[in-house]
Amino acid sequence: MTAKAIACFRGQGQLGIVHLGLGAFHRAHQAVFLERYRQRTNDAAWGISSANLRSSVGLVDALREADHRYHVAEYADSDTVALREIGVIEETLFTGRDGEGRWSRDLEALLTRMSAPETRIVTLTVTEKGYFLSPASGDLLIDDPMIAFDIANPAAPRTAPGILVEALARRRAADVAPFTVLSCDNMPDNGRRTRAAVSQLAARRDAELAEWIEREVAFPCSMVDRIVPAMTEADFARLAELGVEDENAVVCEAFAQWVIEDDFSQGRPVWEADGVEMVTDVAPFEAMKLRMLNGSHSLLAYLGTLDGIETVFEAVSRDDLKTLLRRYMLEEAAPTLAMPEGTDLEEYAERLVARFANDSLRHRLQQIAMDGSQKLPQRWLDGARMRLEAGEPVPCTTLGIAAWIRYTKGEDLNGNSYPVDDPLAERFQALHERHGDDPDALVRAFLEEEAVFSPALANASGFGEAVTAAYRTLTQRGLSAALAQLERA
Ligand code: NAI
Ligand code: CS2
Repeated sequence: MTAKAIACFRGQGQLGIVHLGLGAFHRAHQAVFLERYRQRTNDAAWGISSANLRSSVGLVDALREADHRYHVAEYADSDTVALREIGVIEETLFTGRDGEGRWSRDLEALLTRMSAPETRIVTLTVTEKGYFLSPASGDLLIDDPMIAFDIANPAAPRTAPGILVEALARRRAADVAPFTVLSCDNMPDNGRRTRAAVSQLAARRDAELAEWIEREVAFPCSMVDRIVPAMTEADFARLAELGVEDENAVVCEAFAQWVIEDDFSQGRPVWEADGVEMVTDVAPFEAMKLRMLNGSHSLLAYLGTLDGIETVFEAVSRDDLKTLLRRYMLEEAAPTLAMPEGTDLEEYAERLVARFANDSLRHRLQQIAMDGSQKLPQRWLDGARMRLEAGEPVPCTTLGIAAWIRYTKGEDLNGNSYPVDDPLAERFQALHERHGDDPDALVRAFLEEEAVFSPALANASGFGEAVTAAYRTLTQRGLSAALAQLERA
């Protein structure tokens, strides 16, 4: 989009969308789809006000300095890149804790924006942990200090659920119809999970408000897909070679997909011509993507990191890991999926391997490895439980779980240390300190972590023993031996 094409919209339309979680993915995915929509239709009703609730105040302010324009570099491969300038984000706000420890700098501005009748959709990419739901049970984590604060201070919320509840409460009090809430995070049933967090929090404030939310507010589910690695210095250097000096730029693959349940109470952009797929049921697409793409990503992340590998590209360049991915996708993930007639999962798997082999993306395994306690239930564990209940084996997933357990120690197989970024990192570290010398006890202790593993899976016949055997092979003989043994199995 040209600067002129962007300028003609500024101040001409409405900010019909508020986004919570101004991260790399939002800038490379939702904002790109909406920029395409706006340039094609001249419809100025769907500008975006985007807020960070927790981190990156620098990005919020840098975008303000740049008149809210930034670049997206879409790489099909290292020789093929499409550059876009994006201007559909017209406002950026910050409600987290700033450098001086003060919270909620722009909270009132955000809540006012969300309460305005022109705001008709609120989207989120706040990461799986941003909903404060137990990954295993789906219940709101009411004992979490952040949620406890929002329960005690409903008019000055700090979490995404708290901000949604307060904004909806203001709209109800002003007799303004509610916005639609659209989660764009990598969670199964992300709309229903967002509803659960919001409704459970609202019920602690006002039963009638909670009933109104249940009755009146739409929470459609969506499946989102575009590989958007965190920016590295090498990425900025590559952009500079293309003549782009932009601290707010993002780099991503050329592929993008957005599949959304068509349930919008206050209208939506007619964006199908821009590649957005509107469906009645997203669940099959979500399960396919989460188990096949994200499940494979997590296998590479934990197995690769333990062997000192840094990026997805390097990991998938190893034949033994590529073989593992294909076997996992086709023998363990695909059989758990119920896809529409004609879906070719073998072709989908091959496209995923090709996407992972994109040599222009420095997608760090450590970025994927973070928050494993929030990711693994939907990526591996739900499917593994289904397979085991059907009496089918899950050797690839079992090796992955062994690798994840070892990963949480914060030391790779060569003795190199790294930080473990996970809301439950301290709990896991304590388990290693208590049981580290006894793989049986260690694995059992991890499987008893009900925040991650359902009892049905943890107690499945032979499962614990299989994880322990994989753990022993991996830690005593290394990655190549563990993969070779799996291949013989
Ligand atoms: P990022 O690190 O650039 O942004 C993360 C965003 O989440 C930031 O705005 C941060 O402030 C916010 N956040 C983190 N913890 C939070 C909390 N407890 N409460 C409120 N906000 C919180 O990461 P990126 O790449 O934007 O990914 C964000 C999410 O987007 C992922 O967790 C995933 O669910 C989804 N996604 C990412 C893809 C990618 O390839 N990067 C692809 C598909 C989905
Ligand atoms: C990745 C995802 O960081 C991770 O956990 O697996 O962000 C992945 O890049 C996206 O889901 C791809 O659509």
